[in-house]
Amino acid sequence: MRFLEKWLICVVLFCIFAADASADLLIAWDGGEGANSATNATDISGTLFTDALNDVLASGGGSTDGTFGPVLTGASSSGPVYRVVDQGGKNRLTFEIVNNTGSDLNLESIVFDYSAWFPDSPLSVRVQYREGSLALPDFTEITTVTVAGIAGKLGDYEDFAVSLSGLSDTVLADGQAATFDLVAYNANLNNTAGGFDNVGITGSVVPEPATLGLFSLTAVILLICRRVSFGGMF
Ligand SMILES: [Ca+2]
Ligand SMILES: [Ca+2]
Ligand SMILES: [Ca+2]
Repeated sequence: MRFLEKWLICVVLFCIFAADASADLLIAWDGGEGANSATNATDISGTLFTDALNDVLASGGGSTDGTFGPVLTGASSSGPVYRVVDQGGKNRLTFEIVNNTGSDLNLESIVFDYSAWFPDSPLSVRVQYREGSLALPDFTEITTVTVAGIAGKLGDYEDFAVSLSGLSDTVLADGQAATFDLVAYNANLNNTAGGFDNVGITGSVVPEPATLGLFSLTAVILLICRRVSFGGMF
């Protein structure tokens, strides 16, 4: 019986920590368009918009590292790739995430790969919240990154993971959506291309307070039972 109680307590504690799980890839694209994502978590959907790209290059380009941003595996190691040039209407990758999990969803980071294909390509990327259900002004800038080198058209693109923790709102309620932009700029020649690939959003479902309360209550009851059974031996 004593072993069983210990085991039950361990299970409850595990459940409490598991409910606060670390960030997962919620949705990501590695060359697909629209709802054709590379991966998406259960009850999470989204759209990748191509209207403000130069084009989606089907082959001969793309990030070969197989990861969404620095570490999240499962990306295709070839084309297609999202091509941008430093001109209005052709310099932006836009993507939306929709939460239908039935719970709050905390957005934690935006991950992506980017390469300046040539020295005259766009060298900087502005990451911004475009619009949606977050309590933020439209076009809120999250950060700007600048490439460390020229990674070429087909190759190991540079990896970026941009935390959203500095935003005053990162939680989508059930049924809500948010749209983000990656805007390429800072080119020497405005017709020289760069490419985005392996774009995604990480985050985690927020545990329901009632669920956490139930776990805690169960743990307390088990501890009390144990004390009664063993006469307060600990
Ligand atoms: Ca990568
Ligand atoms: Ca790709
Ligand atoms: Ca890389």
